[in-house]
Amino acid sequence: MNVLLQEERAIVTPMPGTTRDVIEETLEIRGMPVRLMDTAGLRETTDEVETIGVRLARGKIEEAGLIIYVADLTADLRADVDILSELPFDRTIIAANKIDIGSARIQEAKAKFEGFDVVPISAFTEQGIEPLKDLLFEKAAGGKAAMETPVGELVASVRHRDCLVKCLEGLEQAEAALIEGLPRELVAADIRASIDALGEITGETTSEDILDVIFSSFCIGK
Ligand SMILES: Nc1nc2c(ncn2[C@@H]2O[C@H](COP(=O)(O)OP(=O)(O)OP(=O)(O)O)[C@@H](O)[C@H]2O)c(=O)[nH]1
Ligand SMILES: [Mg+2]
Repeated sequence: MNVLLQEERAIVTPMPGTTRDVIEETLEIRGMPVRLMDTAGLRETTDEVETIGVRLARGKIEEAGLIIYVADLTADLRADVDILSELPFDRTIIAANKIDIGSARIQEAKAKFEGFDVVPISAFTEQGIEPLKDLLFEKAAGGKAAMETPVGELVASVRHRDCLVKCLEGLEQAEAALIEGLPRELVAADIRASIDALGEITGETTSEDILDVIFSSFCIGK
């Protein structure tokens, strides 16, 4: 997470079980907006707090479009194979980490994790991070062809496209209403429809707040 964000966001220590809470951030990968979550690792533990973290992680796995499973090339890979058996192989990318010290085991890892996409990386040297981003983009955007789509025109799903079309329609109506000199409340309603359409993509419910700011200068029926 820290390398993808280029920021010291999640705490890193040599002690297994460091991450417990789910940490969520948004970033862009190859122009594609992404919600990235770091969770506790799926391991057996007697620690009460970590147990809750593992439960939350399982919930996020259900929800996630893609799962980046970070395997440690210097550790016992059989433990990873057991955990990976619970994960959906079509939605899981394995980042085989620590190639700075564990590159000798890349082939072994690829053999053990057969059926999964495996990208060797180092969170320390940042080797392999660009190929990881390529694969994330390719999987999230639906196939290699999407990589040729110019950045700025990429739409992640049909639902998003429909929302953007709705948003554009609202803006066009608002523009027409302004040109015709219609009451501003009507313009506001069109803009609200556009904001709601965008909110459906981002999952935000800020339309009320935004309208408060925009229309603080005159009365609007909500
Ligand atoms: N050599 C090397 N060490 C790394 C690399 N990435 C992480 N580490 C070390 O591995 C240890 C664990 O790193 P974390 O980022 O805390 O691992 P984690 O998987 O988030 O662990 P939990 O939060 O405990 O589940 C730390 O001591 C890091 O410094 C890497 O690419 N190369
Ligand atoms: Mg962690």
